[in-house]
Amino acid sequence: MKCSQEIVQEILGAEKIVITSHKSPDGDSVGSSLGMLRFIQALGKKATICHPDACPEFIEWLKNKDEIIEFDSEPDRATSEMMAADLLFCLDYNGSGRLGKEMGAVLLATTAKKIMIDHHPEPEDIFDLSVSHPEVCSTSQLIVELILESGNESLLNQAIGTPLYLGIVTDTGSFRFSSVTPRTHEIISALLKNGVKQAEIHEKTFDHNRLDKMKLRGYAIAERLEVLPKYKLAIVSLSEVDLERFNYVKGDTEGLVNVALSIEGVEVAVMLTEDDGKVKMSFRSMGDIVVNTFARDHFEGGGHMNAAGGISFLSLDETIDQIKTFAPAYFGKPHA
Ligand SMILES: [Mn+2]
Repeated sequence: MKCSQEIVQEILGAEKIVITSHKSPDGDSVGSSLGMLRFIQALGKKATICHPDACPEFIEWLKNKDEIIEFDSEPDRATSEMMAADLLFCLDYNGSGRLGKEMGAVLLATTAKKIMIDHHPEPEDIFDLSVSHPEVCSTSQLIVELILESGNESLLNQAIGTPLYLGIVTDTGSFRFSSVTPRTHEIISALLKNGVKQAEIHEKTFDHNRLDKMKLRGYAIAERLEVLPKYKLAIVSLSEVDLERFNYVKGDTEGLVNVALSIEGVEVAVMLTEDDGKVKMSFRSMGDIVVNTFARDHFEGGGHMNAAGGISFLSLDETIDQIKTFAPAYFGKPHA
């Protein structure tokens, strides 16, 4: 990772540091933010994390009370923190739109020096320093690189390493995606050597499922999953009524799209979730099948080759029809 020394110098020279990450937080955005916060604190400086909205329930345990300010519940406080900052980190995202409209506007308005550290392709040109590594599995891995390459391995401890480990685990589907490299495991080795307890992290993250969550997931697979063998495509959809029936809370459908992708013969999976007049879409694919262009071309989305997101303003059923209409041009072709 380039610029490690420069970034640490910026931290040491800053008066007020704010760490931001994307809307609908995930393990990597929360993990990289908390790892960065605690690393900055270990350097003897203070920082504040401002996220657009609340982190999902399954990683609540990671954070201490008051470590993260949520823009949607405290917009004035988050805005004044960001406006007063002279150094602002943009972690795990690559453009102001990923913060949502209001918080994105504050990002563009603040005079703070903006340092982006991210692994999504094609960053916008709004940052003072862009550390962009689309080939790396997670932003959390990049934060560990920052700590190691700036000569600060001695500061790595369980408090810093735990959220970073979690970020890597969640963004790699527990080390299974093709984005995992020998370097990823070297980074994990460094974390374990410095006190991270991986069995405890997996247990706290993955083994505390609410019964309603498991029932919702079972229902989605049993009743709301359709497989189109011709296109090797699986579509799972949940309406607002479905979600209410199982007392949905944020995060309950996390990873469900990968369950659909795991079905024999399926190489592309789409998960659709109805939300307040919109349909949120999550795309996953295997191998050389590309989903980010499909998401970009038709559903105002984008992302990685094998993992992308999108949105539709049609009804759930109309959106499913659209997917079926557009799918033949993209999926189910014989492999080269
Ligand atoms: Mn990420």
